[in-house]
Amino acid sequence: MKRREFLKISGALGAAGVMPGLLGGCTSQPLPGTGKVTTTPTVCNICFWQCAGTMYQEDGKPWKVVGHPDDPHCRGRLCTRGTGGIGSYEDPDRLRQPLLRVEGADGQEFKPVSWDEAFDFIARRMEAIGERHGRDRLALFSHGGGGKFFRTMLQAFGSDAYAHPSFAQCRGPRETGFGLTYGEGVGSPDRTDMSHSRCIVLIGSHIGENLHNSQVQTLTEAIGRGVNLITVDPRFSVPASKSRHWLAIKPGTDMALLLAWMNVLINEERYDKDYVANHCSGFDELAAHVQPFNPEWAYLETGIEPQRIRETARAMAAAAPATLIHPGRHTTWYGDDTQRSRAIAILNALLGSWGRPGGYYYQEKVKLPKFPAPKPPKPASDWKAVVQKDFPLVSTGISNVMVDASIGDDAFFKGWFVYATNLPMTLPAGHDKMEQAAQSLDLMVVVDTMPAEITGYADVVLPECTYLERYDQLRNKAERTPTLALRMPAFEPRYDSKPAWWMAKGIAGKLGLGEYFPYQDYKEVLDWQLKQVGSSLAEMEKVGVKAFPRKTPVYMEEGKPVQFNTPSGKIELYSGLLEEVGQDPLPKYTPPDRPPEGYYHLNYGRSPAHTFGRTINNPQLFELMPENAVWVHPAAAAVHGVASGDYVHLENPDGKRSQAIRVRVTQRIRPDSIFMVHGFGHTDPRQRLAYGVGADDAALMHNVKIDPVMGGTGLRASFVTLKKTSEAS
Ligand SMILES: Nc1nc2c(c(=O)[nH]1)N[C@H]1C(S)=C(S)[C@@H](COP(=O)(O)OP(=O)(O)OC[C@H]3O[C@@H](n4cnc5c(=O)[nH]c(N)nc54)[C@H](O)[C@@H]3O)O[C@H]1N2
Ligand SMILES: Nc1nc2c(c(=O)[nH]1)N[C@H]1C(S)=C(S)[C@@H](COP(=O)(O)OP(=O)(O)OC[C@H]3O[C@@H](n4cnc5c(=O)[nH]c(N)nc54)[C@H](O)[C@@H]3O)O[C@H]1N2
Ligand code: SF4
Ligand SMILES: [Mo]
Repeated sequence: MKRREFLKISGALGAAGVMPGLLGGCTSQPLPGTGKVTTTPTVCNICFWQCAGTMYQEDGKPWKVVGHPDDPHCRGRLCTRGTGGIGSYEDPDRLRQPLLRVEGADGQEFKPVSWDEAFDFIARRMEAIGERHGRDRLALFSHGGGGKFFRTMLQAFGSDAYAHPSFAQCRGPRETGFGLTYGEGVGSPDRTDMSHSRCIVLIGSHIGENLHNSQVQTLTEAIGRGVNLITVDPRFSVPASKSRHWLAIKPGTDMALLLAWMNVLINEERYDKDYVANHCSGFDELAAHVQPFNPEWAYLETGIEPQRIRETARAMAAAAPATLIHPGRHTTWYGDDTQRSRAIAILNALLGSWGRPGGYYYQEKVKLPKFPAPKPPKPASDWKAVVQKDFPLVSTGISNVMVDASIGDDAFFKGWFVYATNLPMTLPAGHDKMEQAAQSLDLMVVVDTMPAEITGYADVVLPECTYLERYDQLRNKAERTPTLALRMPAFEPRYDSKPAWWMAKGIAGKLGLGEYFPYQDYKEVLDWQLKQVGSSLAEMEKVGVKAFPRKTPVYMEEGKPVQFNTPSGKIELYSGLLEEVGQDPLPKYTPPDRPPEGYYHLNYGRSPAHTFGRTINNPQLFELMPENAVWVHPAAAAVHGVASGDYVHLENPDGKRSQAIRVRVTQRIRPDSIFMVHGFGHTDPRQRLAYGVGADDAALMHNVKIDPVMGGTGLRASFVTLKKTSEAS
């Protein structure tokens, strides 16, 4: 018998309500704004850009959520998804009470339990793991601020192993590549100074479909000013359609293009000589290294004509230093990702754009003291012991490595806490991995708002209230203007849901570790912290967002020496650190795998209507985009005899098939690739809208390339073919 069967939370425990807005029909309601209007500040949690907003209620009922005018993340306007945030509160399929896996008459099932019972179960299992294996054997996977509360609880217990898929499946290569070059990463919000750029190069960043709010606004402004926009993308993306140059690159060959651009800048002496002389080390090695990689060589790899490579390199140099080679964000593509990010970092250094207007600016955040609490004990081992033996340069836990260290009887990790990350759809072939991990773990606790697929593997499911129903940590992000923003409840939590801080504190209490949470209510922490910086909770509840004066310059001070946080104190074009660990000190090109006959590169991305899989069941956003489609070039459509509107199953070379997905035949994709929006293809029927519609790209991934520097998963090396079907999704 399976140790842990995948459980679909039974209908009886779910919702009986009607979907708001979908089955609405006609009701006579007063005109909006004519009743008693109240407002509360919030910070949007529909994605991780964290825009500050205001929740409006009328006569105690949700009316609208709008952007905060003083907020640099949103400049007064929320995006489509943020505007639909109320749908996450209203979703009738939300988790309603703590659930515990038990043996029932017909096999395993979830039983609703009290919070006290749930905490008791968790604490006893943690203690048993501690006694049998050691207190350091618990791992935390999280996405978003609430994870920090569980980290505090786990640290107090003796475990300090944590990972975010938003690193190893997303920004990790970029942060590592830029970190090795400049001594610091790009951060979030990205420190791109697009408002002042004269030339912007997007390498796969599909800003506009990728809807990170102020970033879209600054790019739009730049386009309005006539910026020279160059987009490198195998697909005719939204920004490609606004670009002076669209370079329809062969998938996976970006490194060849980057090396050729360096070759042109160096050989035509168009790089910023003063900047390189003053701030960079390793230029001579770089110049020698790029000699073979001229545009004629790159043409054969990338399919981009030599003349266009030269022309675009010259355009970048002409606008420098106000030229931004955008760092991208989701950079885990083909496995050589840290090196590709290094190449992007180096190219920016040749153009002198780091620390200069129109390139990368310096960010600053508010110095907010930590609430006084005891220091946790030193754990017997932490994430470094698991991750750094193979990847010594990484600065945080690697989710896929930690999942692998949880599989098998002699696995290191014996228990998991999973906070707000849907690992089955987020890790490549994630369901298969979860299936394996679930057979060896002694404890899996999942904290979510929805019956996401990950809950099916849990021993205990803890329902969190949504962002509109809770206080959270203050938003304090490094950016151009240091600001604080407050998230506070607009509504009482629905059902029996609770905020993360309350759960972590409750579990700590059961473990006898209550002293690590020395407050009754998180409001005490917020008020204390705010008072240290001259504000208060009462003030923030009124204003929502507060700006603080900057203490450091936004750009480099010309003529002044700069100390970078690298071993040489310079921007390292040649990386001694990489050399020391046996990796390439200068980026090299490796040709990508090509699809077998009849197969296509599996390309995926974002839609403005959704955030990954977390919003598909949101009634307001579902209405905007109820399913994804697969983009197919007309030549490929002819081969497979499919037309727009037909349904196909996608199948990878291992025979793994997707759910049915609708075809969209379009010239906007290369004949060797297909494209789909990530996040669809849910398999848990408890998300009644999302269930069974569209296809999931993660489930089809088979040729996963591990980045040798940072250990993350390259997700773009998989292939699929099309199998026509009469089934609709
Ligand atoms: N195949 C494939 N894989 C990918 C990507 C891709 O494009 N394709 N993208 C990658 C990228 S860029 C990233 S950043 C990661 C992101 O992947 P994840 O870290 O998994 O992020 P989400 O998909 O947003 O998962 C959020 C989970 O949090 C839950 N949730 C939402 N709000 C709350 C809340 O307030 N509290 C709690 N407790 N839970 C909440 C949702 O119900 C959902 O189950 O995925 C990566 N993986
Ligand atoms: N609406 C919306 N916005 C989002 C999100 C969301 O879920 N929804 N998620 C947010 C998150 S966490 C992230 S990380 C970002 C991700 O957003 P980006 O960083 O912009 O995403 P990527 O997946 O890197 O880029 C996708 C683009 O890369 C192109 N591409 C595919 N293969 C190649 C290739 O070999 N070379 C080149 N040059 N291009 C290629 C695709 O055609 C597509 O246009 O989006 C953020 N914004
Ligand atoms: S970009 Fe959109 S979804 Fe993301 S935090 Fe801002 S408003 Fe919310
Ligand atoms: Mo991401």
